[in-house]
Amino acid sequence: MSYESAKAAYAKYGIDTDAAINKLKNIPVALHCWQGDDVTGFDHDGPLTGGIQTTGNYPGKARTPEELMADIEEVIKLTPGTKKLNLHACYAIFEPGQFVDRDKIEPKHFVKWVEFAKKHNMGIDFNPTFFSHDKVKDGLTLSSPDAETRKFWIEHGKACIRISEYFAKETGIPTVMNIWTGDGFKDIPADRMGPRMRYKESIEEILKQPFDKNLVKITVESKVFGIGVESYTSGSAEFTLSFAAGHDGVLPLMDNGHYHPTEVVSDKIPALLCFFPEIALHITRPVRWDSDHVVLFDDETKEMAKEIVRNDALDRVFMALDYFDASINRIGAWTVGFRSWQKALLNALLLPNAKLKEFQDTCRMNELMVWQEEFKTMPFGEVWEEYCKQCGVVAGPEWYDEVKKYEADVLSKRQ
Ligand code: RNT
Ligand code: ZN
Repeated sequence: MSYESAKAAYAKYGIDTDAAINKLKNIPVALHCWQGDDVTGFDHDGPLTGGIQTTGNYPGKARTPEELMADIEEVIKLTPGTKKLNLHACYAIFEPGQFVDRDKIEPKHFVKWVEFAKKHNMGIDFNPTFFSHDKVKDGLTLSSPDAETRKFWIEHGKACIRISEYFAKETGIPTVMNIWTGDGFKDIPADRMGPRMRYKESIEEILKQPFDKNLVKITVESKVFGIGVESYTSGSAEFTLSFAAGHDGVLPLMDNGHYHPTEVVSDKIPALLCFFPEIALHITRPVRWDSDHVVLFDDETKEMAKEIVRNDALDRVFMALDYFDASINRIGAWTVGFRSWQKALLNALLLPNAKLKEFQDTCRMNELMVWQEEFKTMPFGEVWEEYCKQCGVVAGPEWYDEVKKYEADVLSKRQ
């Protein structure tokens, strides 16, 4: 089937495929830099710690800023759609002799990233790195009982706000700055409130750093548990949601790997949209736990995209990818995930959303079921192909040929 006949098939139901394609081209999605090097960064030699884990040891991971940027350029080449670059503070680039600890990082340590983002017309999102560092004391940072430890991480948070504002000014696009810590306990604590009160006060201290709320959007990310912190996390769902609700200009961030396995973020998106003008997402694929598998075009991914699109919330939801698979070619992993979320958005844009809602509101539930089911076999693939074509990227699985070539020419030489 050609694009023209697919277009006609959708037009029959009042759906304008050209409009969907044009809309999708301009929806920014944050591409996380950390899929390229298993969340390592450039500011330390130690392992990844703090309740998150990458598994696998596929050869060819990026070891330097230059390698990571080259790899990101490959992903850009293979993916349609507008991107924002998502950086972590541990990806600071220090010239020889320039190293400073995380409480002292400055915009100058990110100049090369700004140049890179500008080259590719990307805004930048940012994350303070509250893990993989020796100042994480007994698994705690902002909620530590040790005042000196908290102070260090508060200073890190403030430094990151200054850097976020610099990114926004340089690129002309607001920066989302996400606060996530792995703070928690492996076993049953005796005091669950104390760490949370300290976490609250620490974030409030960070927010004393003056900044323009139109340029920097602060988000707080919750988590149910982490590896090694199975019994308790300071930044639980209720904690971060309440924090965001109670602090002007702070948005909640939901990572769909951070809930009990039968909970779905697709249902939480519209709940939060009833109360928050803006929210943020980390899009991942949890397999039995927060495993951060590569995002696929699966049912829950589709459902999350639908909730954003059919509630007309594309400009209210900041979307970021957050997964890391070290067991397969990292560029292939990165690309599959980005393309999957693009497909999910396109799929949502191609549904007869108004009609489906009408069925629901008039209690025609069997008709709703029929339409939802029949629409699953609409010629989506042709529209996807056309979208890829217009964006100058390969539509079918043949894009992987480029990954294989890059692996042979570049990645295999990184031993
Ligand atoms: C960890 C959180 C967090 C990290 C990134 C690297 O469980 O999801 O968002 O994945 O900050
Ligand atoms: Zn996350």
